Amino acid sequence: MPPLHSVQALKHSDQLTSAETFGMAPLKLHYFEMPGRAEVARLCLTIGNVPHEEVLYEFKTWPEHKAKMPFGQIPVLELPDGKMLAQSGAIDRYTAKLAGLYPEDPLQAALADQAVFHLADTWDLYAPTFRMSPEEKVTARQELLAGKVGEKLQQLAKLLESSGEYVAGDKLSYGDIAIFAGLSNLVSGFLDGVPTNMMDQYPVLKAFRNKIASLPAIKAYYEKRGEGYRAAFKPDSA
Ligand SMILES: N[C@@H](CCC(=O)N[C@@H](CS)C(=O)NCC(=O)O)C(=O)O
Repeated sequence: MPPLHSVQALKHSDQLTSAETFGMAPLKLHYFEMPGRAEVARLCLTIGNVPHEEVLYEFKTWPEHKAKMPFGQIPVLELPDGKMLAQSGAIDRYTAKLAGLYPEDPLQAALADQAVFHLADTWDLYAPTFRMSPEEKVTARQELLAGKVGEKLQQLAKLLESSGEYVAGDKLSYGDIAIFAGLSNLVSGFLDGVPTNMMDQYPVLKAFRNKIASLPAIKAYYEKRGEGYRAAFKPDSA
């Protein structure tokens, strides 16, 4: 990844063929460079070969762009007509549908959503720690791992044990991608205080994360874009 300027456009040129053919502007995903709340959409768009570009912001200059976003936050998906779609949950579901990663069957769709919401609940537990001092942060995150986050991870492991090959039947869905991205993010070093080897305590989660990381399209993505926090998104990295 080249160094970021104040805003950087990242063109997924190998996927632009159909958009160019039909004269349609590609989707533009606006976010920071980090995986964060945009990684599920990035993976859906990539796996589904949906033509898209990324607009990447630096933290330093982000405030200059905040007012352009519907709710003053990113991720935002810019549609071909210029409309701006906000909220990662909505973007993830929309990109999953475009990519064929959102089950058509209502129950399978709900099972995929269930996994997505559980991961969101798990990550939400860390939200207050972002406002803490560096020392407090580490202590609070260690306590969460031993307490409420640990509980959510155990529940996720149980869910995976009682699911089939994937969380929504026998086909990959955005639910599996959300679990993969959420767990990889957790052990990526992004959260000071969360040990990068903590997945060793959760063999079921570790095996599932590695299984999704090893799928050819996902593996190929991190072979191209596996620097920094994304090193933890590769197979057998966690
Ligand atoms: N509920 C929103 C939350 C979005 C959010 O918290 N975005 C953060 C980055 S992860 C952001 O834009 N931070 C900069 C700011 O609030 O100015 C979503 O899921 O999209």
